[in-house]
Amino acid sequence: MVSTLGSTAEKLSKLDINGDCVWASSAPDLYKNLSLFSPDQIELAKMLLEMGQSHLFEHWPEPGIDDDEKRGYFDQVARLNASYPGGLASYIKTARELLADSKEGKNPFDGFTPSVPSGEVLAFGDDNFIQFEETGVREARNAAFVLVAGGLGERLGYNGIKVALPSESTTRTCFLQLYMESVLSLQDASCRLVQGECQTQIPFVIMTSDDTHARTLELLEANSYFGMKSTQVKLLKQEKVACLDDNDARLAVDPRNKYRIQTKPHGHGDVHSLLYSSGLLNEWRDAGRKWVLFFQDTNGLLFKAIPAALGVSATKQYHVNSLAVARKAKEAIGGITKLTHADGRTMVINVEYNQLDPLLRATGYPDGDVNCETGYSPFPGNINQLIFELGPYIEELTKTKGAIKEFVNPKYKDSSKTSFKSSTRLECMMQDYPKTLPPSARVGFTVMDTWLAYAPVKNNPEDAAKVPKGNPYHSTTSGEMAIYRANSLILRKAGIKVDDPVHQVFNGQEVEVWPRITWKPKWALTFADVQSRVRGSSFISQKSTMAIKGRNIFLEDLSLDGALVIDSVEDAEVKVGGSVQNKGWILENVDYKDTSVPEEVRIRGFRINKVEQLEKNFSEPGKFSLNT
Ligand code: UGB
Repeated sequence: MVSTLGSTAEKLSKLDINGDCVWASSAPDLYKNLSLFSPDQIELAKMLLEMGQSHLFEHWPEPGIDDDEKRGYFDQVARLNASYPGGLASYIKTARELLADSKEGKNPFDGFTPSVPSGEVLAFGDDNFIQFEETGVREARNAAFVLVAGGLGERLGYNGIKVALPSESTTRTCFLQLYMESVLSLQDASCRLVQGECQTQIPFVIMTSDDTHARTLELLEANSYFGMKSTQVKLLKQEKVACLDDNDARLAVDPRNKYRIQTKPHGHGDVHSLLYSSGLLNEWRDAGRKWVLFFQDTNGLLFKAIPAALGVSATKQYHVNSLAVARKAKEAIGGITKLTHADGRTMVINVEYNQLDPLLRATGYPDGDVNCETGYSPFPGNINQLIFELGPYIEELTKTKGAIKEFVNPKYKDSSKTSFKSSTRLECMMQDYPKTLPPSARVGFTVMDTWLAYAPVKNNPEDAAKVPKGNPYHSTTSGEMAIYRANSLILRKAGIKVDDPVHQVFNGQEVEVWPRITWKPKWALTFADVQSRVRGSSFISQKSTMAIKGRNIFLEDLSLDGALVIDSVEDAEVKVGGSVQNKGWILENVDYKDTSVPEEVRIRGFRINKVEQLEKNFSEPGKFSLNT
């Protein structure tokens, strides 16, 4: 004991700390353990005490008990300190400022007046749309794709990683597979448009976090990277930041381990600094790439919108192009807004869903975030699919190193705003990137039909069932039904007679149930692809299921009333026609509370009973006809 105090006093004197007064009184339980730590660790301890974090060491036992855990604690502090620009002290300081602003209800857009911006509005299937799609496919070989998939998915509450969830239950294709197969198909389609050799491999980056990294890698490896070359795929792991327990930015102790600080992801805005520090951007530029496309983890419709959106970027020469859809007031998606400052500056930027209402109320819209006469918010909804031109992006990041302005979003227990329901943390968003751009930057947005472009899976069944009537559920149920609806509507537009949907209730959510039509991205990426594969006059009844898995499959005078699953090898050309009639696949209700059913099934509220189907696989090259 004597020697412990002796070495502690020595260390303290070296660090110029008044041990008796400050340390012994503010953190006695830390003080008695000081001999365990290196001078660097003691420096970190000093910084934490100076930043008002003495609570972290309360009830630490005498030296000799849990010593390794105590040392491990400072390893974590060192990591948190090193991975944040300016270190933990800077993090805590920024957190205090932002928490004070949040408590006061201060609007981060002070001085700005919002108005509705104008962007490129596309109508699916018209000549303009088809033209943009063609341009987009041509440009795709010069693109790189970046999926942000580090999120916890707290609102969804699913135990696995979100990208492993089936996007629909007919083929059980998970989101990651859908995305990677779509990029591969774009790669092929784009290369086919070039004369001569085209060997390009479109880079595919996934931003992960400690919550998702290992399981994302496992999913990729277990599925041979869904057909991509493993060298084509790069995982960049974001670090987490410390959680905050109160308005004084006291760091939260991990509820599972008192020798750890609780941490959570810092937000998708980390993607910019990670890309910058990875060196990938310069590599891409040197390889002649021109576009970087960012997208999120659970939107099964996304790639139906990508070709046309990329076409808009190329045609309009946008440095930044955000994809948007019509937004319902109070829907949990940001609003694309034109902000004009009193000093004349303007920018077109996402205003996040929790900030839009206070901003509008503070600037002459007393009703805040409400629908206009169209039944939608006048502000287009940001779906966070962003297309950046690579050159200007690198130029900007060279200045900012990818740092994005942060914010804090505490969930207060009550209106006194003195305590939180659960710990919070600083966050940053990838769509805030344009905030630092000069006025000369070409920042635009492209509005698409919601049914075509946006059906995210974010809410658990219980919360989804409480969504106000008329607003989208954003659940596994609605995400799946949206895929069937989009495919049905696209086939209708291509001339197939597709029955109207029926209304059904799953997990308390009333949804439209269209025929369960799915196809692989290699069958059709664009509307022109669909048109080229549909001939004559076909019909699909509401109770039908159709899964098209091969590339050269042509629907010609088909009448489908049942289930049809059709696959073919690359060099087979298959004409599918005649009348297919069977008992089909039936949706059976399942309750989300029924734990005897696998989680990814029960959260969507139904399972598929495969009663009867016609299933054909054309595994040899040649021309075939399926005419029953
Ligand atoms: N994500 C990360 O990779 N790391 C993180 O630290 C956090 C998230 P959410 P939210 O269009 O759908 C966004 O949680 O709050 C990934 C936009 O900000 O789904 O619904 C995560 O894995 C909003 O403007 O985001 O809001 C996921 O892929 C609106 O556009 C993605 O980031 C809305 O999405 C988004 O995470 C939308």
